[in-house]
Amino acid sequence: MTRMGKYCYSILHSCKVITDHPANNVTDSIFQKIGINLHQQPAHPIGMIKAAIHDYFDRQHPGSFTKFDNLTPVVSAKANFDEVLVPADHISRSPNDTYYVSPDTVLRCHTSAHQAELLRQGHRAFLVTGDVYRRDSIDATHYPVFHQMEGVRVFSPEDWHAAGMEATQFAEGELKRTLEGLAQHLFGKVEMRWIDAYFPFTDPSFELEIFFNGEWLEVLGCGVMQQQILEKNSGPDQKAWAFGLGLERLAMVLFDIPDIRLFWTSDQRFLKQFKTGDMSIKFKSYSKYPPCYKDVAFWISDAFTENNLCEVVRGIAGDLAEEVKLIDNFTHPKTGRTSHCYRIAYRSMDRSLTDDEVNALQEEVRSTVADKLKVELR
Ligand code: FA5
Ligand code: MG
Repeated sequence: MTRMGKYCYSILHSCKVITDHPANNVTDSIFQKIGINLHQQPAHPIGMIKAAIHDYFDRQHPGSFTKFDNLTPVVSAKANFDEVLVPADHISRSPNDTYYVSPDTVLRCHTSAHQAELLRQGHRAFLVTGDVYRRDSIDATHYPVFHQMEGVRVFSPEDWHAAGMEATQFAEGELKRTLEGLAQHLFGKVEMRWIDAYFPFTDPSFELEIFFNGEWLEVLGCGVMQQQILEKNSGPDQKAWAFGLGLERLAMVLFDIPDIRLFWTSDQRFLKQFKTGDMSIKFKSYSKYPPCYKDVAFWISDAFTENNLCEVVRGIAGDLAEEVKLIDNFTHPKTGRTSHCYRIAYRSMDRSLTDDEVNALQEEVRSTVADKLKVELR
């Protein structure tokens, strides 16, 4: 069996064993993405971005950063949440946001799931690239499977003393310089801004946004690692920074890719446009097939969530669903019931959709929504 085959098999095995577990909310369309590993394909934009970032760190710190890109996405809930101090009641733990294979095993929702384990192994500077999974909304910049690169660097007292600085300030400065340098390495001149953020595993925390297609696009989260994580897994008297980059978002900016679904297409008109190492390529849209809009309106129940609706739509329409958007929301003054109307945009990246095809999808969405989400269609 090839390494790839074995890898798929072990994933398959681990999911299969517990497929009947009531906690398992991994759908077929998500399951099929496991093992594709776009980040390991050198001529795919995701693989190209990974290589360009590796290249930047190799130039800045030759030989310092250890790189990982084949750690399994099936991780313990402990690694994904507890070890990075995600509180017990944090929403990201809910099965509405995370894919659970069983109550203690998840598809990692971020590459931060590997921080503690790699620190325990003694790594002091590392980059981890991998596919991550989230139940999320549907639009041009969100997809339930995407790729992140985690970066961590640990410092010792000599480092901040040499700079004549306090440890946290030193780490923050070093972090921001590193990431601004990276943005420049990837994009040259680009408009960017730092936003204060919150993550349970860093303090202070920041997000970096880049101006793209007329809007500010969030491309990464980062911060100074919580001391508790270092003390528990690495040792005393240290300071570290950490970041998590969204590779699709960076690739969209760099190559001018307008829709996140394109990364998953097997259409050669997309794939042929990219070449290993050529970072100056700008994607040329090979077609713009028209979208088809369909509305669905229903009375919601307490259990209704938008992520569940998106999952239903994705399960039926797959990548033909371009966007799911709430366009009307009102509560009846007498009955107190709340009605939502969602507009679904169907569009193929690769071909024209027929009316019949879209109508059939919409019909199936309507009946499944009524059936599975316990809402009352209007
Ligand atoms: C995190 O995942 C943190 N683990 C990042 C981090 C690491 C912070 C280390 C501090 C220290 P966030 O949920 O914001 O953060 O996601 C990070 C990036 O992933 C985002 O900035 C964005 O670029 C990308 N991203 C998030 N959700 C999606 C999605 N649904 N589709 C595509 N990209 C996404
Ligand atoms: Mg964020």
